[in-house]
This record gives sequence, C-alpha cells and structure tokens, in this order.
Amino acid sequence: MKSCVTISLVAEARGGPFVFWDDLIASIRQAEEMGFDAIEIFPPSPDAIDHQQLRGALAASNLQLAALGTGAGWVRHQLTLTSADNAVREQAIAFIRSIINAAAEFGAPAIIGSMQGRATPEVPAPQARDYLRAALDVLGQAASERGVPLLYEPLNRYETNLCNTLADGVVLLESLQTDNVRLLADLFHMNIEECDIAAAFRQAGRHVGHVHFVDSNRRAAGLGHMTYGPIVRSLVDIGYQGYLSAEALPLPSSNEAALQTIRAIHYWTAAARVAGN
Ligand SMILES: [Mn+2]
Repeated sequence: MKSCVTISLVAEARGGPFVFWDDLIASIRQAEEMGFDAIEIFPPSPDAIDHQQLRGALAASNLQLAALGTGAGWVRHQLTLTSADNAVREQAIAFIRSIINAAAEFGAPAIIGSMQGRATPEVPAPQARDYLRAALDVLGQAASERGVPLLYEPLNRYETNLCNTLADGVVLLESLQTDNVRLLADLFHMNIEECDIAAAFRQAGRHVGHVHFVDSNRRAAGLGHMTYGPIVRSLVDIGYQGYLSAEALPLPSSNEAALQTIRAIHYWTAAARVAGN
C-alpha cells in the first residue's frame, strides 16, 4: 500500500478535512520531505491546475497524483448528480467529466463524494439512485476511455442517504453497466456506519479502489480511537495495493497531521505484514 496526503485549493472548503492548504507547490515539497508516495488534490475547478507546473513538481519530487476530488462542484456551485433539476444534473456530469479528464492527464482517477447528493421529498430514494446509476455509468465509461478508473465514496448518514456503507456501495456498483467504478472507503464515514470496519473491507474485496486513512474524529491517524491493526490487516488480506490517503483535519497543524499520518501508515502496514507471517 502507498501513502498519500491531501491538498485543498478550495477557499470555500476552509475548516474541512484536508491536511495541506492553498500552496500546491509548497505542499508537494513538504509531502516529498516527509516521504509520502503521492498527493490527492481538491481543486476549485479543472482549470485551477496548471498541468505543466504540476507535472514538473511531481517529477521533481518523485510523487504521483493519486486522485482529484470533485467536491468543489457541490461546495462552490451546488451541483449534484441527483438534483431534481435536469439542467443541474447535466452540469454536475459536465463538471465531473472535466475533472476526470484533468486527472487522467496524470493517470489518476476522479472522486465522487459530496456531488452524489441525497434523496429528498422531491427526489425519493429510488429515483435518486436511478439518477446516480445513470451518471456513474456515463462517467465510468468516460473514465475508462481515458484509461483510469472512477472512484465513488459512500458517506455517513449526515452527508448522504444514498450509500452509507461499503456494502451499499457494492450493491450500487454491481448494478452498473460499467465495471470501471471503484469504492473510495473513508475510515471516518465507516467508523460511523459499519458494524465492523475490517469485515466490511473483506466483504467489499476487489471493489475497494482508494482509502481515506483518517481517525474516528477526522484527525490524523493515531489521534482518535480507530483500531488500525485489524483494519490494515484486512486490507493486506484482500490484496489492496492502492493508496492510504490522509483526508484529515490539519490539527494540531498541517505538518504535524501529515507526519502523524506517515508514521501511522509505516507502523500499521509493517505490523500487518508481521501479523500475516
Ligand atoms: Mn473522504
């Protein structure tokens, strides 16, 4: 498994769970110094990223781009894939498609989290799920044409009522025409919704495509009460080789949250290997 740290470039998301903020190049330098393998960027729009500059900074630091988030489509433009308004749903698809294309330039997937929206009295759950399925089919296919997967993130009950657990996500993915959508498993959401986080990973198996590696209180791994031993062991056992990405609050500071995470990743992945022998 590979280590990754988040960088937010979205002013409106201030206070949100991102380790580094605002300065992409300085953040990449910090991530490199700390020994991360990759970065995950939360951009305000696809054009906000200067591809040449990012390509140069990644090459100079030997880091990968792990993923691009699409949350700005919701935070800045209130776009969701399950809006009652057809025009809004179309704009949401167009926004995500543009992020897929930007990420694909770096061989990375886009993430659909908050842009999934939620069922409402206007759009009851069966209709909302139909909208979501249709969008994931179109966008999963678009990502496939660019040679990258698409990541879909189940969220806790306070953020969506469409898919709250990995098992919900597996049902959704298995109902799609495309097989190019993977689950983003976020330990913060899972801590609220799953009966047993390790068991949920074992059941989701090959569908797991990315992990937000964070503690129970959205702070860096080790600063809450998550039981990482069995969780990381379950990821080893299902053959997960993707990223463990720090989507964590920058507490007590960005640097300390990042250092805490990279230490936790090294510790728990080594412990899981020892436990596996
Ligand atoms: Mn997340």
